[in-house]
Amino acid sequence: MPNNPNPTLYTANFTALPGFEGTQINFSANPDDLPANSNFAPSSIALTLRTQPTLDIDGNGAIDALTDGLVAIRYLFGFRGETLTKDVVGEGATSDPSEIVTYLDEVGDMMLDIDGNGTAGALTDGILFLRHALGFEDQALIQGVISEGATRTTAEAINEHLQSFLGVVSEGATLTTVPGINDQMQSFDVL
Ligand SMILES: [Ca+2]
Ligand SMILES: [Ca+2]
Repeated sequence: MPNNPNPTLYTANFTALPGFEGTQINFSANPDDLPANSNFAPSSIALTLRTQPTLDIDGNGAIDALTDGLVAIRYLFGFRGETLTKDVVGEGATSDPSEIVTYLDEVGDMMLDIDGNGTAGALTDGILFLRHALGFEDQALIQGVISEGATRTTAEAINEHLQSFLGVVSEGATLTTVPGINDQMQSFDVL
């Protein structure tokens, strides 16, 4: 691939078992499998554990529509500063809007793009989160709020995505995620 010095050849996703702290992954290639005039230049990757993001956006230990859901929608509408969190954070919550913004800037594209169309939108993904947190199911969950180009178009697929983010922030923890598996995904080079 002469015009692309750093192509992505493979993307790997890992699920860690409890107790996993990290490991090293090494790459190798069989010279016979390489294209003519190519060399394989491997570099090792250190895998470390990443805290799974959670929809407990205000970090109070529970996922609620009228707090976390509304903060998510305001964030997606572009509210920042005090207007992001005014009157809508739960009891015991992180009240610092800048901390919430930092958190959502880091994980929002992945976590809040609930319908999977590539971007997180207030009137689609935001409403999906709100409805889900309010207990809406099936057609009532998805009616009218799935984006064009969405890859998750059924209530089942939406629920499956949301299930991954239903952990809550435990007492004493912060919203901050640690660099880990997803950040370590790298391509390796065929030169
Ligand atoms: Ca919460
Ligand atoms: Ca979306």
